[in-house]
Amino acid sequence: MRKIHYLKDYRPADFNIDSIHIHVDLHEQNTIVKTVLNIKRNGLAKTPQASLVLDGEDLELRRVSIDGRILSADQYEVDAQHLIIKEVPDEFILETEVFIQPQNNSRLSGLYKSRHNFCTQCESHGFRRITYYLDRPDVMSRFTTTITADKKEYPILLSNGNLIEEKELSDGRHWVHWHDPSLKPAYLFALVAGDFDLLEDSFTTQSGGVVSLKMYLEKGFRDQGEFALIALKNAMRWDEETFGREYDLNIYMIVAVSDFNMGAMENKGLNIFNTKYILASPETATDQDYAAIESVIGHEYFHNWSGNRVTCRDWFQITLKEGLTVLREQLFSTDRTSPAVARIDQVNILRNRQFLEDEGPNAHPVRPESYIEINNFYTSTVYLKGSEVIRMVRTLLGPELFRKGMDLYFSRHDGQAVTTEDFIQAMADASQRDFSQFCRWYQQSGTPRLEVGGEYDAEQQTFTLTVKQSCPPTPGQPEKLPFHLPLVTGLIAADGHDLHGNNILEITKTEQKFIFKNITEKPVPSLLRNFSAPVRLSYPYQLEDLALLMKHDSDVLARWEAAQLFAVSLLTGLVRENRSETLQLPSIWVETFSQLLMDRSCDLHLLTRLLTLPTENYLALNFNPIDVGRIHEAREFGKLQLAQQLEPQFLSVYHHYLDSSAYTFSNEGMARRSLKNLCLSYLVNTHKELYADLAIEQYKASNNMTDSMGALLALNNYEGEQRAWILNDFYQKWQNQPLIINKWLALQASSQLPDTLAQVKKLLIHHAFSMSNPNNVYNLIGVFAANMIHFHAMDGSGYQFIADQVITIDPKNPQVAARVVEPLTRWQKFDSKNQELMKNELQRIQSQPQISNDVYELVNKSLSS
Ligand code: B3K
Ligand code: ZN
Repeated sequence: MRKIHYLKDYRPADFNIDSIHIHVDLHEQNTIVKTVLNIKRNGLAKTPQASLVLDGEDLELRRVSIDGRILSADQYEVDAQHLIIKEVPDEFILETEVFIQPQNNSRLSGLYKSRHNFCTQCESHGFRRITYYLDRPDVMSRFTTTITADKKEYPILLSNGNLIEEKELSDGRHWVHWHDPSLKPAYLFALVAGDFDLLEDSFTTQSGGVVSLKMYLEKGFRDQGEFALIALKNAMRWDEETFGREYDLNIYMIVAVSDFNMGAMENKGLNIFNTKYILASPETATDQDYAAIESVIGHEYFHNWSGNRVTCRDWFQITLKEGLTVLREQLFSTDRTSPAVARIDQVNILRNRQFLEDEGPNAHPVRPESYIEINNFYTSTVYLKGSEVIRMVRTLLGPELFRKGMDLYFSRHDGQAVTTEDFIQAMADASQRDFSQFCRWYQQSGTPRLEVGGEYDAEQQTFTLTVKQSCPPTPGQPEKLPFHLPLVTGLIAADGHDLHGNNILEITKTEQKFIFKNITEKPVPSLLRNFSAPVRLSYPYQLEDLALLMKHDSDVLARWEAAQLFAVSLLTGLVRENRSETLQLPSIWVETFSQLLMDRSCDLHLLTRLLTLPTENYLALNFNPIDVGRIHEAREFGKLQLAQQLEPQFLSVYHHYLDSSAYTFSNEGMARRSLKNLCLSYLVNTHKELYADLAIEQYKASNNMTDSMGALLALNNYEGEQRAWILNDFYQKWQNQPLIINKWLALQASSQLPDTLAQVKKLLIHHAFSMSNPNNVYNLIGVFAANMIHFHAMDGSGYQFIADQVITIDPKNPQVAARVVEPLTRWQKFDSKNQELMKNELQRIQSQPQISNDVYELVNKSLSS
């Protein structure tokens, strides 16, 4: 039986650790870690005589002493997860010495090697893989670190805080001493040793402090770090201006490494990043990459307050720091780019990922109540829905009161490890508002449904909205209580003008009515403006209503939503039609698209989003069972119809925005490129060879990665020699750039062409692919698993392939394996044949000896759902 951890079992630690000194002596075989811990019994703990139980995993204990006296083997116990010392005084110094082998650490948790460099990842439970410790976020301590290593091999030695001293040792080795003045939990510890290129800058804070900024890049990538450094300064300034938050140390370091399980890590003063979110140059990174870099740099920086200075009491509270930091990051990108479009992209990701999660076996509340493996809970629910929940607080309070609440939260809890209740309490205290019902957002899982109806009374000149809310059952939660949410609403006249500006309707009951007075004509309601709550809303719109909203709504998000609804209603209609009937699209769709395309006053960013059809994944949310083939067919048919009927318009817009000037990452440039590349993909979709040639022309002439990728993506499902040529040329050109190899892998894994699985299998043994590099795995295997038609191939080959990979990866890197297995766990919504095939593969995984907690938890939940 695997141990399940419950929120309700939370108890404060039996001991506090006032300070820790850690010395890491790096070697190619055994790295020696010595720690000195200043430990005191915690007066708040319930058990006054408790033994000392330290966490530790994959450590070889060499020595342990208390107050200078070495303990004999009968004075302590060691098991696979702990060091237990039965009898300890109330206050003492504990010293331990362990051996670890970072060079064999394939989990990329704890201290490990990426290429030639040593680096760490400690959240959530990595520190215990470096030394014995109370590895929990509510144990906060002062850290000093010393490191010794060979100077030639590892000239740069880093840890958190300030560099205090460095010296040469006699045998070609050197020694450094770092001191972190802040209190921190072990998950924010970091250590790096290696040889890097360094980019430097500085930032002067609002109050005049000078912060030295240092960015360490793997050798040879110095020319791709500048943008990230600028983004960092933008984020620092923005947080001062928007939230009044200043940086608190005089050094901020970022290290970028090639092998990293996720995007980046906010270690105090020493962020470690996946190279994907640092490296950029016009030739190597797309607009999307640039935007993602700015967001992730912002995200990790914002954690310095929301996460580091105020941290989580326990791991059930991840959303306290992640939901809040995602919101801060989203507000930052909204200010940095086109606000409307930033929001559209945020909503789109939420609905494609989190809504899907809520429908599946791992649906959980924003603050989960139990887990086997906490790494399985860094989810879109905790992050993205968590951010939406706090955004609702902001909508209900307005930005000023919200800021007041944030200030109170930060000042009240600075230096503490707290809970989501503490956060909401600060908001309630600052605003004098009641958030007790609102807290259900943290406790209840599932996506609430709002069923809205409208009735116009011409005589009374009133418009009545009826709003009914419900929430479907989710695992362990058959019944839900009503949520408290803001429904931001407007009313639109037939000519498109606003009859009634924004109204924040507060929904608290299962059914409510709202009456709008002095409404002089029958309006079309514009609902859930700016996506004011993470819900699924339905309203009986006519297609004409949607066309009106799409063209004229003053709320951009609502315009986009109308376009999505329009497409969803037509495409799902096609899916439901009998297969033998000829598929048909109503002309109003094509006409609306045509008008939008020719409307030169429309924001180009927005136009691109309006013209992009919802994904197959998103369409699938409307079906049970999901017929992957039909959904794919309907969407392809819709795309083809649009491409054929609007060919001249797409071509004219394409040529209008074709541009050979030097690349700059700017809003305008980005908008032009994305619209142009969308037009190109529609054109190639007509299957006319001349457009495939046009894509090749664009690729050859391109001076930036966005346009090169535009051409590659446009040709990615094209059956013709152009595709083979472009993929080969791309590989030849960029084979020495690992991040671009990831793009090349992802293109092939996402293709709809019939031989995709065969190609993916070939790539597994290509020398450019490495199973131990998470980016490679996510871009080849992960992308394949998201390729609906191939993953769900009727013969089960896609499922079998993914299961094989999970079985291969799991013993080496369970966190990565758990990410790969996830699509397989969502069998419930497919037809019975696919269900059987998927479940068989899950059972095959489950029957492997020694499957990790990570994979076990997901597979087990899925099979018992
Ligand atoms: N806090 C880290 C994520 C850690 C994931 C551990 N499995 C990065 C972030 O969200 O900023
Ligand atoms: Zn984060």
